[in-house]
Amino acid sequence: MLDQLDHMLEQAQKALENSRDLAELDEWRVRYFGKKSELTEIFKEIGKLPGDERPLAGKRANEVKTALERAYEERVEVLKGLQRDALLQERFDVTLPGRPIDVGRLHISTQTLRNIYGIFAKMGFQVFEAPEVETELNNFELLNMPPGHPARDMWDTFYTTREGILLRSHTSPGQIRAMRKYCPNPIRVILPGKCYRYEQVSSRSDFMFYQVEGLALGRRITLADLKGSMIEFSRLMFGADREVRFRCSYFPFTEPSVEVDIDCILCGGKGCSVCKQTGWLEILGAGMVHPVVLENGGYDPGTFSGYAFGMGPERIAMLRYRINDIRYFFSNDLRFLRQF
Ligand code: 2NL
Repeated sequence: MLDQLDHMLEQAQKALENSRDLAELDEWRVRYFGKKSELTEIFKEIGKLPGDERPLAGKRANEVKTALERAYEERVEVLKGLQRDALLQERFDVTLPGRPIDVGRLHISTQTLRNIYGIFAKMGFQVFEAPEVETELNNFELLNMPPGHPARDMWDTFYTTREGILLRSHTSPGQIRAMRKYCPNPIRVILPGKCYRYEQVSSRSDFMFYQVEGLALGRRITLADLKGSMIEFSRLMFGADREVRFRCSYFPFTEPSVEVDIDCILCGGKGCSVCKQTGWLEILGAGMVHPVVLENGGYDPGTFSGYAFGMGPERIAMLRYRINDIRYFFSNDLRFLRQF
């Protein structure tokens, strides 16, 4: 019987190697494992053997059975693999070029914002975010513009149907929030976000745009600090050899107020169409925080002083990449957006 088992194992293994697909393999399984298989017969015979021969025969029969089972499982995997390969060759032409994957990218305003954060991060500023829906109090009154103040006309504002609630027309109300949160500690924050204006849309102004404001408050901050920081920013953003010019200006929430120009990045100051023959490009507005605003933020103007600035990342990007219409930014034309 032991010889019979060995012989059967050898035969079964050969037959297994010769099976070419899963159907043949199934036939093999019935033949060698089925109810009427030789193996089943052998197991029945073992029961009839004399007692002293039974253990050895039983052990061998089980070994053969295990070996066959294992060989069968292996063959199943091999044949499945072959079948899959055959199917792939039939269905797919692997020499065809693949479909390109659409890779997303950051919006140009986001990229510009991040450049700006990066520069101010080196100077110790942290990003602070604030709501787009604001109170009239934060957007105007606490920024030194009481009701009826003529400076309110500088921003054509979207009001909501709820009394005293509006879409922020600049990011400055967020600075009030930062002051009230961190008071009485020194502050260095960068405040980015969307702003809204009820304005005639043109190549130079859209009804929604981003703004980035910065605020630095401390015990001995002066106009010299403001100038140094703005010069540093201008050169890191637009090139190390930029000339920077400060002009007197007016904002209700700063005193004194300035506007910052750089020498034209196109003509270097000679005069061209980009700088409208002036040789200079305006990049931001800034000033020393007005004492009334300091007080409204919870800071004593006797001990605290600070500077603030604000700029539009779209304007910065327009200058850098020579984009001549702000409406490209938010009309979602991929031909425009993909370029950055
Ligand atoms: C511009 C000018 C500016 C500020 C924003 C500010 C905020 C507080 C106090 C004082 Cl809480 N100032 N912000 C100051 C000066 C200019 O923005 O042209 N932005 C596009």
